[in-house]
Amino acid sequence: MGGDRVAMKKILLMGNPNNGKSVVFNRLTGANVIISNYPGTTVDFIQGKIWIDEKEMRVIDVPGTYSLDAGDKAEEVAVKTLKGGDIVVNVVDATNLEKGLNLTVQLIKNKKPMIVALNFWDETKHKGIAIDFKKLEEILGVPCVPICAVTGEGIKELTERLKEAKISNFSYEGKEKWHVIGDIIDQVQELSHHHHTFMERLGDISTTPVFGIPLALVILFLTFKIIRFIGEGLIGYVFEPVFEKLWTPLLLKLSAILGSDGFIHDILIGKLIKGEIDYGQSFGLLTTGLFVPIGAVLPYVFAFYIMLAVLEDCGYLPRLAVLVDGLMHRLGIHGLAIIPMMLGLGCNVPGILSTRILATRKERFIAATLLSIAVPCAALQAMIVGLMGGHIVYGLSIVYGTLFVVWIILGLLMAHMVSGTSPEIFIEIPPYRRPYLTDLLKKTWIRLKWFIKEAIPFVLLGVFIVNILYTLGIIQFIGKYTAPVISGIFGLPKEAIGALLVGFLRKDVAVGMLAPLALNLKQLIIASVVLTMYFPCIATFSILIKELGFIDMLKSLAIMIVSVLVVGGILNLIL
Ligand SMILES: Nc1nc2c(ncn2[C@@H]2O[C@H](COP(=O)(O)OP(=O)(O)OP(=O)(O)O)[C@@H](O)[C@H]2O)c(=O)[nH]1
Ligand SMILES: [Mg+2]
Repeated sequence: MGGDRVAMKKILLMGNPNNGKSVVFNRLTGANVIISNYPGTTVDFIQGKIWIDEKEMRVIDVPGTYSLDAGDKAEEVAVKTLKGGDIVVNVVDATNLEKGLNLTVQLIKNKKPMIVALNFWDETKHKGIAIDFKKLEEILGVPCVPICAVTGEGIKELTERLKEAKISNFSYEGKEKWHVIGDIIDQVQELSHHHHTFMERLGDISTTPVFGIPLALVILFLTFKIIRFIGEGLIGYVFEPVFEKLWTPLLLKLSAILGSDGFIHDILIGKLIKGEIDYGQSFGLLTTGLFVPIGAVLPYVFAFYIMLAVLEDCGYLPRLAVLVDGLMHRLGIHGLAIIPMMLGLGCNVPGILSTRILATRKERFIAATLLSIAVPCAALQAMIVGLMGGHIVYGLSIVYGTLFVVWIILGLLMAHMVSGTSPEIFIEIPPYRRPYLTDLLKKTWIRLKWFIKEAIPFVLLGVFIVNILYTLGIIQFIGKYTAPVISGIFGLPKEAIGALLVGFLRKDVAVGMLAPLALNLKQLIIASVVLTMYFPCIATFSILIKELGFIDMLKSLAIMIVSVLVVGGILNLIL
């Protein structure tokens, strides 16, 4: 195997952000990597395999880059990867040839065998752009293949011509670059008159404040309405009935076999409440342990990811980024940071990973800290919604309102206190595009699979540990010592420490543990806010260390602890 590895050629997919590299990658390798209609979807290079003439080659989806003078982290990664590649497939957005060629001519200077894929060939026709790709091929001295990655047109030819990839003789003086590009455009591209479409006009006005802000509010409001509609519908009509009609009878039988009591019974089934299984309170592995991730959380996670995919693929998110750019700058970050925040509402882990689209350390630190403190993930939100019961509107308004204020204030503070810069970067706004249903479902499925794989084991582990800790009396013991904070500052019963401890593992299980405590509305609100803000769950924690480094993670943690004490205390005083 070692020998093969040396011989195996590396094909690099390189190009500007958001020009379809990941779609091409999926086509070539049969993989399923996430694609979205905004720049910065891929932030780490991803590998796959392809067979060409019975030879196995490695294909690498390189994060998008505008130029090879490394600016942000994604470009750094791209430059580093270029050095190790054998063939470069330069994906170019044919509807924006000038910008694409800027990178193409820089790649050419690196003297690697290269082939150009002119993607978005379908859109060039709609936009009245005609490109003489044969002429372009002559000028650049490398094969140029028109493709439409979403439908797969041209992909076959692209793979067939991979072996023709060659080192170009095209040369130019560095300072002449734009002149040279202009010359090429003149020779190969022809524009015919084109009327602005409704979508284009809508695209233009959705970033103007007067129209854009009301539109954003309407879109976000509708999004959350639809998420709740889908989530509640699935729970009420599918998941709860399945659990109650099919799963409960089986568990009751098992419970009887186990003698309705004892250690094994308590671990698997938990406590019977008045002789019945209560999925919220029994706290066994097979009862609460399965119900929390599957019955209570999964439907909301599914609903959230479907809606997120729609917003991503139609191209609304970068417009939202432009709209909130002014506000975000005051928080020391950039409008684009709205993308990690939105992803974080699903799960903080991908949210924090995607802070890599920001340009500097300062911005990444602020964004990651804000995310892990003030942005609740879908699993946590689903449980909070369930917890509020009859007081959903009042309860949720205070919880979300508080988190939003915390998000703003912490951002303002960090913008001044964290050293470093928050430079202007220009957001590339893609056109509005019709989302493809199969792509939406595929992406949602990738994320759900990830959720199931990550969440269920930790939920089960959490439930297991809770049982052990209670049986051994450890939670009661710790509760005695933490009572001054838990009861004194937050006004919660001292048993709530159990939930806070388990929050290290999974916050959804932690919220679940609040149910049997019979908290009043004020306490429910405080507990929800405190659980959201304090220590991130273990998966987020490890990704924080990875992305920020140990020292910065400690700083982030210190900010978190101070803010949760302050905010929890204030809520306890004023509510
Ligand atoms: N109409 C059309 N849309 C396309 C084509 N290729 C890609 N897209 C869309 O363009 C968007 C960007 O695709 P991605 O594959 O995520 O782009 P990328 O280059 O990997 O982007 P980054 O990872 O952000 O650098 C998605 O919404 C795709 O559906 C095409 O040939 N035609
Ligand atoms: Mg990509």
